[in-house]
Amino acid sequence: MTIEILSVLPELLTSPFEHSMMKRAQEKGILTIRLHSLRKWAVNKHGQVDDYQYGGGAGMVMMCEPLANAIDELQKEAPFDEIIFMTPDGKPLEQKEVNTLSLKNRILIICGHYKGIDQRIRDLYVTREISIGDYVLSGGELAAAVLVDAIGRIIPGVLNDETSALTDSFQDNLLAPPVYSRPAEFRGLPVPSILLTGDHKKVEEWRQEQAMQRTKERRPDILDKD
Ligand code: 6GU
Repeated sequence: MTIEILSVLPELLTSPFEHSMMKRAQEKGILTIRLHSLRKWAVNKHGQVDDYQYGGGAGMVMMCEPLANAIDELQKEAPFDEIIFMTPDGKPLEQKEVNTLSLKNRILIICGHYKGIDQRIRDLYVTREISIGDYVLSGGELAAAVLVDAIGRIIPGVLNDETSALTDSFQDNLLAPPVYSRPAEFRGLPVPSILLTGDHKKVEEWRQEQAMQRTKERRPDILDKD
């Protein structure tokens, strides 16, 4: 899978993909991430990519031409399966959409800045508009990092059995159960005795119960999602 990212601040996105699972996915050749500075397609030699908005009002808007020219050029290599715009007015991201996106071959992510991008780019090119929650970030880069990480870690072949995504919170509309490691007692708090019995069936039942209880307490809203 190839993910191309278009941004006015690509430097913000170098470190997040250089470690751990994202690093491994790229080394294995399962995931290719390419960062592109939108300034490469600026309208003048000053690197301009934004302009005042029609109708007045504070805040600049990312212009049509740099974005359209960038997308057209990147698309010459091969068409995108999805062109995603990261924006706080997009659809709140959920695991189900991450799963869908992890099966695509070639994705472009556009990071918004300032007041956003000219609506015509959204009308002409964008296939999905995604938000990562009901709060505002100063730009779409950190949101794009969240999206790429969530997609990258579940691409077939990235995870091994130990880190299987099948037991993640949200994959089965349940939060994950509590987990424990050594020592068996810490500051007077023991590990639940069932986990020490070696009875895999009982342990699995206990985990299922705990996951259900946690979900009822913390996130009853996700229980009856499809
Ligand atoms: Cl995708 N972008 C920005 N700027 N803020 C956000 C967001 C995205 N998702 C939540 N807040």
